[in-house]
Amino acid sequence: MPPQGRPSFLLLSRAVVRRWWPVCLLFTALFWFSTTTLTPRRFRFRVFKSTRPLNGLRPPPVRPLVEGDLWGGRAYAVREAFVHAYTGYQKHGLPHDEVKPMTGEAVDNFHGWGVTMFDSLDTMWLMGLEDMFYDTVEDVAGQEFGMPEGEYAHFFEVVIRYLGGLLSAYALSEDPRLLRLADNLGERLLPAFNTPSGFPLYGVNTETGKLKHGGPGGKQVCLAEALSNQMEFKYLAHLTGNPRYYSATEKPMKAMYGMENIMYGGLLATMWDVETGEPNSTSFSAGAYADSAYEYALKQWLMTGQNDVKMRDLYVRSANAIIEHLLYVGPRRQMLYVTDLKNGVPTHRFEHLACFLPGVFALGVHTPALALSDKESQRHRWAAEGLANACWALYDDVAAGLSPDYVLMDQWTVAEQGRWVSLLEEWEETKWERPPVPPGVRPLVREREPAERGYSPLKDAYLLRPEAVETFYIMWRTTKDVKWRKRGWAVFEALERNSRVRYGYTSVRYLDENDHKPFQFDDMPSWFLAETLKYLFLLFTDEDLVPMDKWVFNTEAHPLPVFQWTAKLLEDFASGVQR
Ligand code: DMJ
Repeated sequence: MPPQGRPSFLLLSRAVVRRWWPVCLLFTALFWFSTTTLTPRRFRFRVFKSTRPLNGLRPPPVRPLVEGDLWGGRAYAVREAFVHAYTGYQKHGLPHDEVKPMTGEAVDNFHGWGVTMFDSLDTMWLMGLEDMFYDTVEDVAGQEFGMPEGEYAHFFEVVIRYLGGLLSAYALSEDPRLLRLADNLGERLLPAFNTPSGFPLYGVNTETGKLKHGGPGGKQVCLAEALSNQMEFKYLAHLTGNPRYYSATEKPMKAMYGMENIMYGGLLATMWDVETGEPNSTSFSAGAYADSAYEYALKQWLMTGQNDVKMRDLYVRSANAIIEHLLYVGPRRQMLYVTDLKNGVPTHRFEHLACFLPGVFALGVHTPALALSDKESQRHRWAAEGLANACWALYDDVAAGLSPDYVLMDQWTVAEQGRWVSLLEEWEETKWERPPVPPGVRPLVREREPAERGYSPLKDAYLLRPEAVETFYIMWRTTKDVKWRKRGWAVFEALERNSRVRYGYTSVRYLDENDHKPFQFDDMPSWFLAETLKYLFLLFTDEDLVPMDKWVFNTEAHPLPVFQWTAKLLEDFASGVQR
């Protein structure tokens, strides 16, 4: 008989625990292991299905698919492709950085914090994949961004992919867990700016703040690394009120405003000395090592409410100088391209990476407050159209329908002959029987014969890169010409044909074989989910989910909202006052 007043279940459970404590312990351990976010998803089971915060926002509703809705159906197809790729990663890659989409092997190439999750969050949101989004928020929520002594975070990649991904997902969902993660990561990355010039170094240990120099020449940083963190750190400063984020990221910008660092009227060198803050190369590019620096000049200005005149001027000067000095037209097909200058000599390399540029030109032309003169505006528009046509031709010409990573363009016998502005001026001066548009602007006819194409591939591989479809998306939004959508769809079909594999989509090489498919090399960079599929989805979606006057994409396609700095806030930031 139990003593009076004592509930019998207490006695019973005490007896059970006394006798069966090893089993109880085992069950408790199993329960903890199967629900904690530290456990890989495939061993985990969820107690509560939805992890959405009670008052959390909801993604845009998925429009029901109606028969005959061509573009709606295509947007669905891209969403399905994303689900296929992310599920492959979820099952075989998570919590590692990426998955090899053919073998299902997990890869840690960005510090093992799970870069694909961070890079994919906002795509899930925009595609209306609510459960997947909130499951992924839970998967990332426990991340501390720590690393052992002797390892260094790749500052540029961590900023654009992890920090950019978190900030965008926060802006869309307002889930406070995402802002906490972004703030923690931002703090851990700040020591990277501790250099005499204020240019961030290539690598930073996120525990100790120790720095590592990158590149062969030691204490140097490339232009893209120095100037592609301002959108993320400025938005983080805006959200947290922490002046250190603002002052750290603004210092490299200030160094760039000085005319003494600008050559050819607006070009910035590809390499910079982190000690002196001065250029230490005579190479200029709009592709690798430089690309997103020019993009961020325009986009920071847009994101911070179009108030900073210095930034606006920096962009306009740079865009004009790129048009003046880096744009060429090939002799064979009048194909417009953007190339690099090394010691004043054009290399005539044309990179897929540089296919973001027409999109940026189009975005600039579309923004009245940029106050381009009529002549500038016309030139930027033509440059956007001609370059975007050339980027498309690189896909359209080859058997696989996917573009080589970079090509070498055929040259004129006298190099100067191919400079676009010279040809443009000649065209402008022609009074009679002038073609309706200048050289290099017209669409190109597909050329199947490699010898007739006017270029040859230097890297015959398509790495699932986004730049061309990013440009098609902006061209479509700004011109409403349906050819950009059709081209995007052709790229998607080529991806389905050549790249779709068991656990996602793979990079491919040998793109121009007529009798067989390209060779698949088992690699799915996180930018494919962050950028390529997102831009394709937005290109086919009729609703303007990311209006250009309210959002600006960072260089990894993470949309960040436009906001206004108040004069008081900037004063506080300048004097280091925490808001
Ligand atoms: C992406 O990580 C970013 O777009 C970056 O700015 C340049 N290259 C890759 C994709 O090609």
